[in-house]
Amino acid sequence: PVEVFRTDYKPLPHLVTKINMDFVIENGKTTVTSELFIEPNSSVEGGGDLVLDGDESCVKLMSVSIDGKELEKGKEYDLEPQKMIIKSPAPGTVLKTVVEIVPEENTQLSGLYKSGPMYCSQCEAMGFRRITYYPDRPDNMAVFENIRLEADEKDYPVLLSNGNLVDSGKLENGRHFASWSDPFPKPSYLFAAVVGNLGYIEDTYTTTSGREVKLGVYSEKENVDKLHYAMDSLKRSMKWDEDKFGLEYDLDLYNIVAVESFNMGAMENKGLNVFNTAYVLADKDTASDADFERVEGVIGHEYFHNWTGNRVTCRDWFQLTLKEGLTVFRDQEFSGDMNSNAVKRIEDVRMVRARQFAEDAGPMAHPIRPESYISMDNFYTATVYVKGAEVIRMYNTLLGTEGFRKGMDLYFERHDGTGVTCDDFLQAMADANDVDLSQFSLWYSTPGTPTVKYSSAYDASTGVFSLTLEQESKSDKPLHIPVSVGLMDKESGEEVVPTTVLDLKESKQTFEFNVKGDVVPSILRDFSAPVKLMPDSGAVDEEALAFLAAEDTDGFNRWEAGQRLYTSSIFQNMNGKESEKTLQYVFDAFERTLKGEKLDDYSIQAYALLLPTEATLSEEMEIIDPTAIHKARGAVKQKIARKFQNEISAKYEELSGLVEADGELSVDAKSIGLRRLRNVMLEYLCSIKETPEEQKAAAELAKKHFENASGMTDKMAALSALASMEGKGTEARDWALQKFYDDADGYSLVVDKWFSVQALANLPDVLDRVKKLTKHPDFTLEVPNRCRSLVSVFTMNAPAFHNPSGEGYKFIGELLVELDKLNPQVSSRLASSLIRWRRYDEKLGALMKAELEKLKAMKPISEDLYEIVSKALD
Ligand code: HT7
Ligand code: ZN
Repeated sequence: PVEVFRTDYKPLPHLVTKINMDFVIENGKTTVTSELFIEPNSSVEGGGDLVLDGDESCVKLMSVSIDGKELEKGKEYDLEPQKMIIKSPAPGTVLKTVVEIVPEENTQLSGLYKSGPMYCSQCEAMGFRRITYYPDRPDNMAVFENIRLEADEKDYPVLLSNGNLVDSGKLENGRHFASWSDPFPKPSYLFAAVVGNLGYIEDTYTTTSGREVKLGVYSEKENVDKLHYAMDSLKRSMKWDEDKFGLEYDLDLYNIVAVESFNMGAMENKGLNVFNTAYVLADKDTASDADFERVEGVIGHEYFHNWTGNRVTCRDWFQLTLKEGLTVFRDQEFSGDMNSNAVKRIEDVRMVRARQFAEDAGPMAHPIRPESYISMDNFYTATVYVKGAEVIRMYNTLLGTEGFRKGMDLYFERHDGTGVTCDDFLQAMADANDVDLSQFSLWYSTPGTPTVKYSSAYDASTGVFSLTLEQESKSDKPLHIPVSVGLMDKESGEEVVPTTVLDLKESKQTFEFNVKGDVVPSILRDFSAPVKLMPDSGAVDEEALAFLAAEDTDGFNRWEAGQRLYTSSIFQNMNGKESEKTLQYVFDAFERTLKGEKLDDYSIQAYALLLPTEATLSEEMEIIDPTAIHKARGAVKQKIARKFQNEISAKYEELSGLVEADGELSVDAKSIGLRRLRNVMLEYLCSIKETPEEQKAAAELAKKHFENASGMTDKMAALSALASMEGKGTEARDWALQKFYDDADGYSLVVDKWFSVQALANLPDVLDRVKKLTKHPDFTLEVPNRCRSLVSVFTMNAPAFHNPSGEGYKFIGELLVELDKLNPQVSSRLASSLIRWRRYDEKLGALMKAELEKLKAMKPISEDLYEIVSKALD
């Protein structure tokens, strides 16, 4: 395998400026004819050969010609497994290639493949070379002028590609065609084609400047009634981008297609987004609140790419965060504005801590702009996406909303229609605001999670409160870290210094404030930087946390203080050193939150009552002990549940009344919050199940919740409680699982939930159950959603996956052998569950490592999997 380095970038000597394509789709064979219009790249001297990418394992070359004359192999062109080399083409050359591909056999789901009744394409990052020979890199931008699709009309009535429909018609033998033209030059990764027997819904959107855009959302016919939320989300996204960034849509057509077999979430192809069904289809019976929120967020994300990704794209793949970090930031802001900004921020920070911090602390740690890769597909990571979004958020924090907007405007003014780098983005932000961001640029090259240590002192004689911050990171020079701070008066609980952004630019820096009495600092408000904040002394000041959990005027940090208290208590329990005082702080914080003091949002109340996840707790440990974390977290949860059982029950009843009064299920922020809070109550109540009587009571409650569920959110909350029941709860568990499966009636996205809930169950024999489920007739490794719903989800069941027997690792290792043959992108992602072996104790680590070693020795092994496994063993 070849490693590619960021600093090796060289512009292309020749560019394809225009392309015409003809797809003749027949059962078992698709013939692709491409005409490439080639020009010298004026910014490169010397000309030379034209190198086209093409994956020999997928495309079979039938002919290559210029002006109707076949080229001679060895003399006029050469063919390598991954390349075609055209010897010194003259300016203005029109190169014609004919290849055959077999989408029906493409299980990798990259290039053109078959999903159910449709052919569809996925070209990012390097899938276009699996369709035709082409300079398959983002700095070659071409006009896709005439894309002709031809297929059987009865089986494949819908023929879609990017841009505008320019021609269509019937042909002999029941065949038909459509020709599409996209006026915007684009890189090959944004090409798309969909050919199938699809249903759709239509609407229109009129932009501020009066352009009427025809909107279409397509799916398999039986799911058309589940497309409306996606359509509404699309219209909301279009309006939001106009209002927030002054960005309008630029074509007359915007189509979205829902596809069942898809490696990732969705794809922003120009004018023709292709989506994983999980991020488009939603209705009240089958989708949970979280599903609705994800549909809105991902529809927004792909739409926002039209400017941040498509109009201004990446020069090379190392710049991926340029489009992904920025677009995630934009979708986060959109979702926050549509629902609740405070809730969204808590959810996003939970994600950064659980997923991105974990990645940073493992063998695949990389800066948001990686320095090298073997397979680019391995770098669609939490770091590039969500830490990338945190970096964009820091520009926003440092420059303010107006300054950030000025930077965005300049970025588009300078770079529209081109492929650029992260440095270009930073320069636009700096120039628009007349500031120097050179120190800030270190965020692009520094891997790992920085730490910020704090200490403070109050001098009563001068009234000066000083806060000292000290940073540590993998960069040799200090980073520029925005640290948002507010100060709360210790006596009155009033905020005496409102949120202020401190520019931490040195290794150690002291900031002074004049105050009238001693204060408690509320530091890193709104998680103003992706760092780990810790007291310099190493000892958590629980009294200050208890104060902030009660008094902080900043909602985010009030939640944060509660989480830190819970964390202290869980670790004390784990270490057998429980302090009554800490537990009392925890009980106080829980009780106050349960009563709803200082809270007017049900969702925030719910999140403040939830203990940190096992994944988040893991990141607090040098050597992770999954079983101990699970036990200790469970023990603290039990203590809370038992102490407040009556209050929680009363709250559950009160909320049940409110949910009922809410009437017809709606997915607005308030209704979602009500359900979320009630389901947290359910979770606490169902955790009390030690004795047979308790098991019976918990099962009855969960069963009632299941039967009276207002929709999928409640149903899933009840089912996940039931799925972990034993003893007197067994009957209810088995009944509910069967009922849920029967009600799903084969609908894939609900069947996926059925698999997942069982993979996450807290049962001693869960691995055997999961193994048995791999033999279920509905299980397949070929559909990524289904494979992930059982197998990847099982790896998140920490006590089961990390069972000391090593059987969990063995199960995944063996499955990867099969999966890698089918779909390397999915296999390498699944293998990531094994790579952090150095973070576990010697015994677990050795068992994980043994699986990695077996995989590394496997022949053949995909590049994707090889990269992950070999980096883990380095
Ligand atoms: N830009 C899209 C990335 C993507 C992708 C990457 C590799 C392999 C398959 C893929 N499908 C989609 C998704 C996005 O961030 O919008
Ligand atoms: Zn994206």
